Amino acid sequence: MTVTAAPATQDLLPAVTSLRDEVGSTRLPFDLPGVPAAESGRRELLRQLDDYILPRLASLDAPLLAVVGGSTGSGKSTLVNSLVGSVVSAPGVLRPTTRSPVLVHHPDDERWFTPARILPDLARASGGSSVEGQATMQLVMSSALPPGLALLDAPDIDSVVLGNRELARQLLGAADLWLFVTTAARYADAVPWELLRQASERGTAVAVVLNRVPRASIPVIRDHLASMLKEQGLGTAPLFTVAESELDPDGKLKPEEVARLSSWLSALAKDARARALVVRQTLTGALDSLGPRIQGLVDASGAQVTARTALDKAVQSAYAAAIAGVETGMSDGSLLRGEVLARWQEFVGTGEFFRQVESTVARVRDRVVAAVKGEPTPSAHLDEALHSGVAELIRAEGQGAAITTSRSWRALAGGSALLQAHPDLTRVSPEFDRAVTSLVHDWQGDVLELVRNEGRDRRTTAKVTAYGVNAVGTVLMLVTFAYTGGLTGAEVGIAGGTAILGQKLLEAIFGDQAVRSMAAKAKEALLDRTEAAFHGERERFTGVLDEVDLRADQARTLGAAAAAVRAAR
Ligand SMILES: Nc1nc2c(ncn2[C@@H]2O[C@H](COP(=O)(O)OP(=O)(O)OP(=O)(O)O)[C@@H](O)[C@H]2O)c(=O)[nH]1
Ligand SMILES: [Mg+2]
Repeated sequence: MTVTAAPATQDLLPAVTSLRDEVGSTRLPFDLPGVPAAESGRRELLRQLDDYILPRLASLDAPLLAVVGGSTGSGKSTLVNSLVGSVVSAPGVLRPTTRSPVLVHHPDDERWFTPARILPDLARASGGSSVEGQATMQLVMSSALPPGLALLDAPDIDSVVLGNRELARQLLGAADLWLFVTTAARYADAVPWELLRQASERGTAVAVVLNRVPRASIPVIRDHLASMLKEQGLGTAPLFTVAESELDPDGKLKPEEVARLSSWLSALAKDARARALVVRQTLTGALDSLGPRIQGLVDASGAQVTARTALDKAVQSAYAAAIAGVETGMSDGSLLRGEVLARWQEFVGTGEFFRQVESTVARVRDRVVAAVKGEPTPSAHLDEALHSGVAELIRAEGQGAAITTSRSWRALAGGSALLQAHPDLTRVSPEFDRAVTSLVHDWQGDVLELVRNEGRDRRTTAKVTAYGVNAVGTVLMLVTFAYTGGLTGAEVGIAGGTAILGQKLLEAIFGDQAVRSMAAKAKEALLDRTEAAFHGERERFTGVLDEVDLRADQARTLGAAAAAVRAAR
């Protein structure tokens, strides 16, 4: 008889399958607050989807799986053996006894319990064998159980052995029905109640076995347990009591001690409708519980993407500030102080530049010409000073950007771990120094190119030749560094004043309009080259971010998959 166990539309299985894939591919690589909890929630979701929801949706009429769970020594294995009428799971005095779960089913139901359908990560074994290095589940066939119902003897839920605890929770997650076994001594323990509360919240079908109770105390303890169950919203869970009694020689209870429980289970197995109701209750509850849990994962997943964006922004803004810093340093006259100023003064000789610009220009020309003729070359000194001044500026900004970025990363969520993994990020790259030297050299090439191009007509060419292309280029560099908003500013002070002289010289050669445009082009060329050098430095940070295994749209696609599941129900 085929039974429709849950109100499932045709689209539900594919929708849940896609959701499973989304959960599977969600990554939480940044160490943000709450990530350990979110990650364990993600694993639990995956497990429940693989172990229960998907197999159950795929075959609604598969046998009902009742998982026998509870504290160690509560008599779970003894109970299973007694229900089956033979020792299928070894009971023991050494606690905990059951480490590898035992699933007992009717021979006709064998096909339903392959790893391809349910509990895919548990190896299967039979006859007490085990699979090396892998969690193993014993499969036992027994005609004592009716077809349509399987019993699973699980390890203890509050085990001292971590693996047992986790396995027990995994198995409970795979249950259509949780047969919770407790004893007179243990029924008020915290751990089982935490799991019972979760079962109640998720709507998992639960039946409770109060085991090993001294006959005389049965009424009192039973009442107390019943009221506790009611408080937790499990008031409708069937409650069975099994008295502490003599066991038979192979450790089983007498059949009459488990008669009520046994007949309830057989009735359930035989009644397809009742079974379908139990399956529906648990499946519906499990599907209901997905919503808030997935939402938690969507939030955690989105926070990861936000964290990466913030880290990326820190990189971009530090390097944008570095470029801006170079631009400011080039324009505010600061490059014209110190060594450059000294060399410039050496170049033009100290004098009354401002009162006698014309004659000073003439004198400058004489100096430049002297340089060309192989006499002492103050122009080469100036050139060198300019080179090292601009290189120093770019290096300082590059170093500043690496330091600023790593400082920001340290303060940002997830950044510290990245820096720990890539400690070299806190300094500029080994190549940077060389890159700056060659960019300044290349820029000089750009400037000379500008001078040559501008001096194309005969008169200008003659003048440029008279001064020497290199010397004119050097003066153009100098003028570029005092060039703000189209005018060599008096506002940049003494340094700017110094440059005015250079500007006059260039204007005498090229005309003021041309000087303005040459200075602007030279500046732009240097900024472009600087940007290219910083690009490589910035890429070191963004490269690390790109390597982080994180899809930018993962929160959105996970949310969409969850919405599709809601729509398909
Ligand atoms: N006399 C008596 N002994 C019992 C009864 N139920 C269980 N025992 C004994 O208690 C011990 C523990 O029983 P198990 O069935 O192994 O308990 P378990 O819940 O499977 O324990 P774990 O596998 O460790 O989680 C065994 O030595 C059983 O023989 C009972 O009703 N009467
Ligand atoms: Mg056991």
